[in-house]
Amino acid sequence: MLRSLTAGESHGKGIVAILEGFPAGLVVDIAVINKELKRRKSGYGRGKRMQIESDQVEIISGLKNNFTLGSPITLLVKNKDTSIEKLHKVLAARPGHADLAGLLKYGFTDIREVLERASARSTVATVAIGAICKGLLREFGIVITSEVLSVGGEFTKKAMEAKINQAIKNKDTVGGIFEVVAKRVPIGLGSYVQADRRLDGRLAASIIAIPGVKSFEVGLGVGYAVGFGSQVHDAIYFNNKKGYFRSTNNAGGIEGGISNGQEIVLRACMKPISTLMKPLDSVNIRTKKFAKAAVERSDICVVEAAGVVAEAATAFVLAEAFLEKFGSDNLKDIKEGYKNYLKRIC
Ligand code: EPS
Repeated sequence: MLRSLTAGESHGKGIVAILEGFPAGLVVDIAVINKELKRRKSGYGRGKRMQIESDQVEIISGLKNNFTLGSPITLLVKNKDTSIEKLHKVLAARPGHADLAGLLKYGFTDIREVLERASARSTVATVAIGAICKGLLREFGIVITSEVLSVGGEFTKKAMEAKINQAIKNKDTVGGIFEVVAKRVPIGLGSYVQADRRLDGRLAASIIAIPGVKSFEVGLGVGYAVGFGSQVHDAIYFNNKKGYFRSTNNAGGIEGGISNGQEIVLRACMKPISTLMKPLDSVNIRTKKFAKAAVERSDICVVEAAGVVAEAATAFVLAEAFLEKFGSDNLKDIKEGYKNYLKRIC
């Protein structure tokens, strides 16, 4: 069983992740993890924090001479901004953030105690873990990419950037839609036999858990609600060269909770960041009187970064399902099992 845990506050000492159940024998290149962390900081509309942090990973356990040992892998990314003890109290909850519900749930008197952990800074850990999982998947030819499809309802790069500029000018924020594609995923990851083994459900759970993500679709997604069955299902063909094949991929690579050998295509919507420089109405949690919501340093648009985080979340779920199917102790054994499986199903 592949599992992970993360820890760390946005302005604490750093972000930590533990990845457990990962096989022995894979080479881990720290430069590749750092490259993914750099991608996470990118995108038009990011805030000043991205220039402050260098986001360099240290591996504390689970590796020897760059090879995984099969033991838990601990990753540490130290923060440069470690001002948690000195930051001012936050008293007016931001609509859209975890501020109010978190404050009441945990019984705090300062919203800062909520936002330090609710911050999307935690996605540093998601991306670092995902980078290691991507390395495993790459051994089997599986590649995961993402792309921004729209921002604020605009679909061209120029119009999307103009929308972000408009948000900056108006002291506002803007969201959008990103797509994640996983290529060369073999037939047979996930299963229909139990709800919690369905690959689409597992991908949905991990992508919608990314801070700010509000929707999830596989393949045609809500488009399935419009067409007739005869128009939306992917007809099956066979020839000796290709084996079974389809000429469409509306299913987005998953049928009955199992990968079907087509590209896995996922889409999700990232909401506009909830910290607004021209804040919405709120309430002071001490006086219970009207107040404008708190203003913090923040981003304007994070759709591109959310795509990078979703790639990592996808990599974790696919690696988990892959190891379930082909074993999880030793990379050579997994490769052998994979080869035999491909021979059987061809
Ligand atoms: C983030 C770090 C944070 C925010 C952002 C994401 O840094 P800071 O709060 O110091 O500016 O830029 O977090 C949020 C938008 C949020 O709502 O929590 C990061 O590293 O991704």
